[in-house]
Amino acid sequence: MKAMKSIQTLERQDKQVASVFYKEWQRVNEGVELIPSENFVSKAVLEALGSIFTNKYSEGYSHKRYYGGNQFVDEIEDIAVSRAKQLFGAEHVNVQPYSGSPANQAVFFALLNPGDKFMGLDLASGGHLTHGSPVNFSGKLFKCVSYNVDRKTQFLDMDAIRKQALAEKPKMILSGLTAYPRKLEFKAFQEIADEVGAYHFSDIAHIAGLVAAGVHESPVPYADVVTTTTHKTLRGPRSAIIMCKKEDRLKQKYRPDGKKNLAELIDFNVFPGIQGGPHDHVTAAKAVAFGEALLPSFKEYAKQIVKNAKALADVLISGGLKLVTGGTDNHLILIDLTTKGLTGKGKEIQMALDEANITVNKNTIPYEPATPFNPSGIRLGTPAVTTRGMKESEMEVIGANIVKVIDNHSDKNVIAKVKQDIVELSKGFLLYPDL
Ligand code: DSN
Repeated sequence: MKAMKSIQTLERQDKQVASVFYKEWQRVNEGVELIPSENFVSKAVLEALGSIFTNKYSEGYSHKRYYGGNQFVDEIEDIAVSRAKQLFGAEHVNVQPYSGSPANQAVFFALLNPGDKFMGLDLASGGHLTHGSPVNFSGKLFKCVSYNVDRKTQFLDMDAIRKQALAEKPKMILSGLTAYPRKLEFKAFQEIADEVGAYHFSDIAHIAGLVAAGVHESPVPYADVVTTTTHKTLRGPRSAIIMCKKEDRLKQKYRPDGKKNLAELIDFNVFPGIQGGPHDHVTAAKAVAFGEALLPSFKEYAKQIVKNAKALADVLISGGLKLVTGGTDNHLILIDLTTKGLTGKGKEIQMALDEANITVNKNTIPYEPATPFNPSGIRLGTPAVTTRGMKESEMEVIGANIVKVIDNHSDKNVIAKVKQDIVELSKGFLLYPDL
């Protein structure tokens, strides 16, 4: 690849670091990125990230800062908030969370007291660490009662979740996913939360781009609080936001003496609750990304993500692979390796695919028969390849090559041939060709 124009100063000053940038640029351009939580931001977002706004401290909120000199940070944060509100139809938005886990942490601290009971999707069923895993703050400080997908269908069974909620009476129900390839029924979650008098907290980190584009139902009209990372299907910088209703519909029940409304409570639990100064260059990049997501072209992009995921799933199934739930309705696919005699071999398959320039991640499958470190699944997604302009026909090539690698994961010749095919395919879809 040619020298990178965007890092000329860095190149002159620090060749050691600059050389790693070249290698990463080359890696992404010679391979296909199929990790469903990853994407490629626009050059405008990249520019905002590497900008003058990295320098400022601005504890507090817009027009109520602790330090001086924040008039333009306020302007940037106001733009980000107003675009996020427009994009999701949210009453209140906090754009300061550093990333998804801190955003979720702030919500837990706002809605629950240590020891309070909540329900979240089990990690092996497709939930996230912050949805109640025993090794995470959410499972350590709070009492998590996990719900699971149905053992037979591998779909979420809303009747079963309702029965569990009625029996457990949690203070909060969390709807959200990181490895569930089907749609979430947010209205049904809200009905359950209403029936048991629980808060409904929705984490749409994976599907936010699909939600913003109207390709997936939105929880925003229903849930009390919604968090999302901004870098997955939403295609913004590595960060997060929190959206919520202004008023707390359960205030009388849970905090009758509380002075703050829900929006104030959320803000207070982000700063000063768990964070210091916001990362204003990232706020600027979020503003840019939300602007992009408001364009009609983003709707087409989100639709294509799902079309590509379905096309990829079809090829994998035709190639003899078993997919969790039998397919996908969103951007992600979970391959169940057990029927290929590869129980607990997710790591080996991930490494074989990596050698062939196909980037995926090993993942647990529902009711995992092996372990989280050596799980039996491979998780794939289409946001990043869709950003590169790939469509259904490229998904056919990629899918056929994934099947080849899985079936021949110890055969170096097959892997080398697949790598050649992938490098060739990638040449037609260069990322940041003039970076
Ligand atoms: N690490 C993200 C994912 O891959 O789904 C979730 O935080």
